[in-house]
Amino acid sequence: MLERNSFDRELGQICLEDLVKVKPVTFDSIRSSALNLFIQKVSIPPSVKDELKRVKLRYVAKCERVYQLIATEISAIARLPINELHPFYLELLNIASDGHYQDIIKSAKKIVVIASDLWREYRRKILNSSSHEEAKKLAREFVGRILSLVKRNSHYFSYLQEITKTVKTTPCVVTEWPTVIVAGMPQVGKSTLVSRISSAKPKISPYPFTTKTVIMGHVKLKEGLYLQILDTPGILDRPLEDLNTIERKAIATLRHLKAVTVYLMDPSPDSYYSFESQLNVLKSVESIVGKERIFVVFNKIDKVDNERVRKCADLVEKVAGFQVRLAISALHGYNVDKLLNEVLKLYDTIYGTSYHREL
Ligand SMILES: Nc1nc2c(ncn2[C@@H]2O[C@H](COP(=O)(O)OP(=O)(O)OP(=O)(O)O)[C@@H](O)[C@H]2O)c(=O)[nH]1
Ligand SMILES: [Mg+2]
Repeated sequence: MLERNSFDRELGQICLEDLVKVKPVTFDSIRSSALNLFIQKVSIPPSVKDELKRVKLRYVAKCERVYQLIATEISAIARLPINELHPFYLELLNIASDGHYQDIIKSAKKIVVIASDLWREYRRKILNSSSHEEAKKLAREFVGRILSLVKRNSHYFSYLQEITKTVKTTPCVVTEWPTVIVAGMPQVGKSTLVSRISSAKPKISPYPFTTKTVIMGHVKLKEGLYLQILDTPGILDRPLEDLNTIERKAIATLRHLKAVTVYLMDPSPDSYYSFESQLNVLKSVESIVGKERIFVVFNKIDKVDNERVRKCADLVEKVAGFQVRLAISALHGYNVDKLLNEVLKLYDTIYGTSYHREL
């Protein structure tokens, strides 16, 4: 099985993990590190003999440590990329942050600018102070003010935890390689199919939303060329605006990647969601990627009789205006090789490539 990162780095691919280097800092974590630094001892060279000067230098050094800590932590957030990110990656980060990815960066930039001005002001004030007490009071005032600046502007930092998780789990997409997205309602067998035909081994279980993130699998076409197969979370039958964050990851994948979409359906009488709902979701998917990029497939054919297959295929045609291209059993491996071949042919027709010859 291919290791996601080493595999992609080998080919010079830039993963989200390489672009977004972020720690889940919070106001509380910054405050406790800052206060801890402030109380630590500072040594002043013995060559400085004047007692007041020694005191002032000590407080300047303490404050400088606090300032450097905050500047380093917050600058790392302020430098997070926006425009350099592939729209797929950017949307996933926005899903993780309730749409606030850019707000996080904006507020970090604000902290960096104001903190630097504040530090310059207090450095000067401490060095100009006329007594031990005054220097101490100014140093404490500085720490209080810089921390309250962070507090006022770190509201969105609570999303950094979710962002960090997204960064770690988002697959590296190589835009030069052909891509197939497997989409459909929960429980139609998407993960079973992806695990059967590719290197990915996503979790499979009889509960909806077993798959919570987008998972990448690969099929080797030839040396240095792979077909990318994306397992996506299930999408429910409801307006696109109402989808939850898990479903929205599937939508982001459909919306932003140059791919062919296998729309997997479960025509069995005991399917988890009704066939009618599956037809509605097919129409939603069509509204995102367009009819010509969708390859409709019936799964679980091992437990559906021919009569029902025919009836359901008729509905797909009459209600949604699609042909069912293939009937498979992901569980038993029936017709899955054929599926790969046909989907890659469709990819070639749409994008003017000839990958299917490599299979
Ligand atoms: N009989 C039969 N069962 C299948 C087939 N494919 C998948 N299943 C079963 O259907 C259930 C759901 O399979 P998954 O592959 O997890 O479905 P999914 O679409 O990825 O589900 P979510 O991650 O919840 O969206 C599991 O119990 C599978 O064993 C098939 O071809 N035939
Ligand atoms: Mg799944």
